[in-house]
Amino acid sequence: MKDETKYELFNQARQWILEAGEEIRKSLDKPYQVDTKKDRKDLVTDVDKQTEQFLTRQIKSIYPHHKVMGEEGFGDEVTSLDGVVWIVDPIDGTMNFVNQQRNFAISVGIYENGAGQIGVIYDVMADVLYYGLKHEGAYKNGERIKRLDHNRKLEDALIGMNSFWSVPNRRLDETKIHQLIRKVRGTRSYGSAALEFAYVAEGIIDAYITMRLAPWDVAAGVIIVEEAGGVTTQANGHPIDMLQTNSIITCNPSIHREIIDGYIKLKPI
Ligand code: 2AM
Ligand code: CA
Ligand code: CA
Ligand code: CA
Repeated sequence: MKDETKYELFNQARQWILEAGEEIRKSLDKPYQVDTKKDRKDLVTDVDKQTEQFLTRQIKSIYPHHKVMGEEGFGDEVTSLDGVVWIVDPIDGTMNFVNQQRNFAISVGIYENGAGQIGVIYDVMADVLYYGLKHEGAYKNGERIKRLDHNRKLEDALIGMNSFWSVPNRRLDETKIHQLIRKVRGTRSYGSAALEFAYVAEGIIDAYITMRLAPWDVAAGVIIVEEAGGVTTQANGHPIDMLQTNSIITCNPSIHREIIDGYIKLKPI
C-alpha cells in the first residue's frame, strides 16, 4: 500500500472511530436493549449494532470498492482477503460495556491482499487511541510506543488469560496451564481481547493467550503488537488465518516459544 493511501485511510478511520466513540459515550445515559447470541453469556446490544452500521456506512460512502467484515453482520460476506478489507469490531468487550460501562474498545484493522496495514483500537471510556501502521511503528495517543524489551523472563511476566483456564476444559491440558500460572509473576483478565493486544504492545502485560477468537477480535491488535516488536500466532505456533476463528498467543517474542513448547498442550480432539 502506498504511504499516502495508508495515511489517508488511517486519518479517515481515526476520525470515524472517535465519532463512534462519542456516540457510544452519549448512549450510556439512555436505555438500550441487551440481547443474547449463542448463549446467555454471549451479549449484544443496540449500541454494538448501531456502531457497526455507522462505521460500515461511512466506509462504504467514501470507499465503495472496499470490503467490510464486521462482527454484527452489517458488512459484507467476506470470503477472501483480496483487495482492501476493513475488519471491524464495533464494541470489543460487550460484557464490560453492559456490566461496567468501561473497559471496552472499538477495533478496526485494515488489510490489503491479506497483509495488515493499519490497526486502530480505541478505549472509548479512557479516551485512549492505540494504533499501528505497517513499517511505521505503534502509537498510543499519538506517541510512539517503545519497542518491547526482548529480554523478558517468563518468571517476571504478567500473562493475560481468562478464567476458563482454571477449570477443566476439553481443548487444553489444564495441568500445564496451572504450571504456567505458578511460574509467571501474575495473570490478568481484562475481558476485551482488543485491549489485551494493546496492553501487550504497550508492554504492560507480556502475553495474552486465548483459545478461540474471531478475526474482528484480533485484526487490529496483531498489527499494533507486531509494530511494537511483538508476535502473534495460534497456540501451536502456526500463523493465524484472518478468515477463521483461531486460538491465539500474542506476546513478547522472548517468551513465545517457551510458553508454547513448555505450557500449552492441546488435547487430541
Ligand atoms: P466481544 O465482546 O466483541 O464479543 C472476552 O473475553 C473477549 O472475548 C472479548 O474480546 C469478546 O469479544 C471475545 N469473545 C469472542 N467470542 C466470544 C463469545 N462467544 N462470547 C463472549 N466473548 C467472546
Ligand atoms: Ca460479541
Ligand atoms: Ca470482540
Ligand atoms: Ca464485539
